[in-house]
Amino acid sequence: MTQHRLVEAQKALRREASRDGLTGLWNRKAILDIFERELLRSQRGGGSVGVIMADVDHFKAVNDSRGHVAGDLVLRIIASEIAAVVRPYDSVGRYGGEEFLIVVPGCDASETWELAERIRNGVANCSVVAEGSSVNVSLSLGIAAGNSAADLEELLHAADTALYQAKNAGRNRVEPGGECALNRRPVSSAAQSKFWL
Ligand code: GH3
Ligand code: MG
Ligand code: MG
Repeated sequence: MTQHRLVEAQKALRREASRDGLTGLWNRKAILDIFERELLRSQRGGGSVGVIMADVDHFKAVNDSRGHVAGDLVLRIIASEIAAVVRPYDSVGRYGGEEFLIVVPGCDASETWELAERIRNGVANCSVVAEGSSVNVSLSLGIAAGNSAADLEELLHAADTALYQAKNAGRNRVEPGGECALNRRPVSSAAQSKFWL
């Protein structure tokens, strides 16, 4: 019994060590491990893995106008909106302060783009109300897709570069990374979610 409890406690500790304390998403190390594992799997089994890097637009202004505590809550709301939009077999991690990394197994660049659009749309339609007035939130997203663990760094770099292109192109948009030759597809508008802080 004591041995069993010890094993359970170790499992719980391991689980906790992989999670981001604020949002409950995978932390940076865990999401990178997941990305590598999925690339290795696709290397063996065929298919490709998409990756989406997303950064909250003008988040500093939210902290400046509403305070850090409200900013934290806005981050948690955005995290749960992203988690609600993705498929059950996708993984969402907090990559940095207000930056998220989403790993989408079995998706080529075009399918990854489609999911990134759904995430963008879901977050942009979140109406967050803090102390009586609404806070507009949006994401800029960069995407890439690949099928080899050796390309992990390159894929992250491609998604990051695309993210900064999305920022430069006006924010609240998705841009493809590297050699992804994609066509924009219209995506139907998601139902509006409303949150009060
Ligand atoms: P951009 O659209 O260019 O991304 O603008 P931005 O304001 O989002 O980017 P910038 O890098 O200037 O600011 C990011 C801000 O995110 C600054 C930092 O204080 C805030 N931030 C990072 N992590 C947290 C957090 O855990 N909680 C809160 N409340 N704020 C955070
Ligand atoms: Mg930002
Ligand atoms: Mg940032």
